Amino acid sequence: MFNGEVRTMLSKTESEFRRSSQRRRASSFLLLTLLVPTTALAQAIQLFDNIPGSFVDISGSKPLVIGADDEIEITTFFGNFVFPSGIMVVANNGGVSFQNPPSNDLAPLNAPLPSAAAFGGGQSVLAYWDDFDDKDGEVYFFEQDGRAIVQWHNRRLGANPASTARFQLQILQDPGPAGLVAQLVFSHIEQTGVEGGSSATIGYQDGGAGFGNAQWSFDTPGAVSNSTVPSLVVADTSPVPATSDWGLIVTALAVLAAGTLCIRKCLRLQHRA
Ligand SMILES: [Ca+2]
Ligand SMILES: [Ca+2]
Repeated sequence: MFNGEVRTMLSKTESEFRRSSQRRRASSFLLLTLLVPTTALAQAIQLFDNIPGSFVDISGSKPLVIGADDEIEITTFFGNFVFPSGIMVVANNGGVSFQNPPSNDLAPLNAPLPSAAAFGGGQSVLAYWDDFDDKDGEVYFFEQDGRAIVQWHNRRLGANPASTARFQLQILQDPGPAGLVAQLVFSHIEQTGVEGGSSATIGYQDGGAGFGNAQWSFDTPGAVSNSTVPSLVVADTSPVPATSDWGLIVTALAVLAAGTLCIRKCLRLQHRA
């Protein structure tokens, strides 16, 4: 009779324990839901001038056949997760576009980014968007050492024959841990009539690719010099929990697990007794 009462009591205690254990599991799930960030990873293109780069002269290669306000489609071998290899549109007016833009046209009159005048608003790098002529210089495309390179070589702005510019865009096959996806390298950009950006737009237009727009400058004299190397870097901008938050989560789970184990063991001992 006495043993029967004890068994009934233990059975009641055990069912209460199971219920409370279920409540604890539910509350721990709630705790995790509250503390673990649910925001998807967000990545953004940012422009920096603190990563070394060098002008790789490709003017020994075959020039592209491209008129004053014209564009040409080329096929690249090197590319990365922002600028995939394949079809790239190269414009004489100082920019390139990727991933089948709404328009292949880069207008002669530059504008702040984003702009429908730049490839219909499509994903593009405006290395130096301005109204270049085709009377001087050439535009080249060449790939070497893991980089796809477009070089605007001594293309002229306006009537002054001295107003020529020389610069290039380099797309990197391997962005590395720094997330370096492309670099703009200027080699002859400070002279009269060019003035390092006085009538140009420099930057990245996202066109819905998911990395955000990043403008370096718009009609700003001295925005770039012959030694400026704007680097396009992909940075993770998603909020992450602070170290203290993770510490709190781990501690809470450890306490919960230890408590549950202890209660179970005590109940088993009581049951055997
Ligand atoms: Ca032009
Ligand atoms: Ca202009």
